[in-house]
Amino acid sequence: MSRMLSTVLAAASMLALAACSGKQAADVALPSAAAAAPLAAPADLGPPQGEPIHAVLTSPPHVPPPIHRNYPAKVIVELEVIEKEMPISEGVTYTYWTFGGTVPGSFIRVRQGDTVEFHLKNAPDSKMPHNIDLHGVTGPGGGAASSFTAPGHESQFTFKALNAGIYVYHCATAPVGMHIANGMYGLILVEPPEGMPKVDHEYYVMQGDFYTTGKYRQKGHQPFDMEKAIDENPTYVLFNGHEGALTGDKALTARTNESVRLYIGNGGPNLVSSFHVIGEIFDRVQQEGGTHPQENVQTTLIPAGGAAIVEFHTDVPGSYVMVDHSIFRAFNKGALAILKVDGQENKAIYSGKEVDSVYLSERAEPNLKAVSVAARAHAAGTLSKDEQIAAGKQLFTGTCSVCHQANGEGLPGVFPPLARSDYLAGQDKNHLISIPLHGLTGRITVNGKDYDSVMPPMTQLTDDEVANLLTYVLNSWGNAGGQVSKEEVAKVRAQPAPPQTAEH
Ligand code: HEC
Ligand SMILES: [Cu+2]
Repeated sequence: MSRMLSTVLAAASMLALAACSGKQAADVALPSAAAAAPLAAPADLGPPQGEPIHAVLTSPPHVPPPIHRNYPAKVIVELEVIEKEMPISEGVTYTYWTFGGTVPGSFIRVRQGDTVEFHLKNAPDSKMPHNIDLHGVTGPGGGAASSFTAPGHESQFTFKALNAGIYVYHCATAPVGMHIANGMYGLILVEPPEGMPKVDHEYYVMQGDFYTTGKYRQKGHQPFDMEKAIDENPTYVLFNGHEGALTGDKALTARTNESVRLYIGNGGPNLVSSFHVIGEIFDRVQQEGGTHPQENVQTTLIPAGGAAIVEFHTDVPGSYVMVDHSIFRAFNKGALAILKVDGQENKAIYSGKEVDSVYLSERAEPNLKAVSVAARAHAAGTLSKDEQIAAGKQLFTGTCSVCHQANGEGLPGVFPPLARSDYLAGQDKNHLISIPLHGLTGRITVNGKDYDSVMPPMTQLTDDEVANLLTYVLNSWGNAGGQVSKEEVAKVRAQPAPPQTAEH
């Protein structure tokens, strides 16, 4: 068995290598005003001048326009806390607590030296009191003590933005962890007096971890799970609060030969993010939101309650996948976003496909499609057999085809075929269901050939996903047909795993 096991592991690591190979370093530097900037000491740039200004707030992934002011002003910020139910994944809803109706909350942009008059409103239909702690505030609690606001009330406090940088804000009402876990965080940019260097695109992306009582992608309304949160065992790790918030037609966009600046925050409440863009190198990073940039960075660490400013130049068209490189979070908990770059190929920098390899973003897409097919069917009530087959087919691409191949033929001597499999035909339904749930090891014979290998359990799959996958397999490639329901899967899941022996 061990020889076969090492073959499986070798195949898996080859896939991982193929997925991670990115572009070569591009020798392009962005204008480096920040690099040359003097050490920013907390400076009182004098009293506010001119008429008070109402701050423009934006929803993610948008960022308010640059400030072209050369004097400190009084800036009025009005932010409303709204508690509302929204989808966290396809077919899954969650009750979010938000600053401004979105997760992360509205982006706030001011200039160093500005006097900020902050108005925090709490919507009348809120169930909880809330407040705000801005990490860009100098003063006890960062504003939290002055901003405790009951439902239907408004509070006001004023602070001077002494330090330039990108800062997290969050709710700090007890239980603090729960308010943050429900989505109560966002970013405030305090521009240096000379402003930010000009770029072609600025985007706002913020990671957060979420804790639901149900499993990842388990359909229906999912309440907050305090125990999982205390154990720091998130169900979802997401960019901009929802699975798919920045993929498909909601992907961020740019063209080749442009400069992109990302304001990347991490609301936590628990996890630290290893932020990475597959196939890009960050030309410049203001790590931890600090003033002095680091250059040529592959992955930048963003603490919970921290942020960074990341800049790069686009050279080659394609889909660039942004991930938390703690990689199970990307492919099994949702921490995945896409920057789509359109424009001219540049073969001198990247050749395109020279070897046949599995491309990460293409594998991510069918997975999301599978979820949307299943979710539509779920919303409609029960799934017909055809809907199960359609959903299973999409899911097979990202889940089983890695080993059994898209055409179900397997790989001779390594992965057995599912197509016209006499082994499959001879199993009772419960044992069939237990294969994806519990895995399969030991000697088996399929279509006259022996296999003595290991199929790992696919515990990340929900009951309806297993049902759809098996229904697809049973009705494909000349297999005998049949149907598996999610209730049947739930029954097998509830039983102990069968002993893995040499006999099946
Ligand atoms: C990491 C590789 C891998 C993945 C992914 C995988 N399998 Fe398997 N599968 C195997 C191996 C290896 C065996 C043979 C195990 C043995 O020798 O005991 C197997 C056996 C099987 C069998 C029984 C043998 C046959 O050919 O009829 C079925 C059915 C099956 N897998 C279905 C699935 C389904 C459905 C999925 C997706 C949910 C899946 N497998 C994902 C590696 C994999
Ligand atoms: Cu709150």
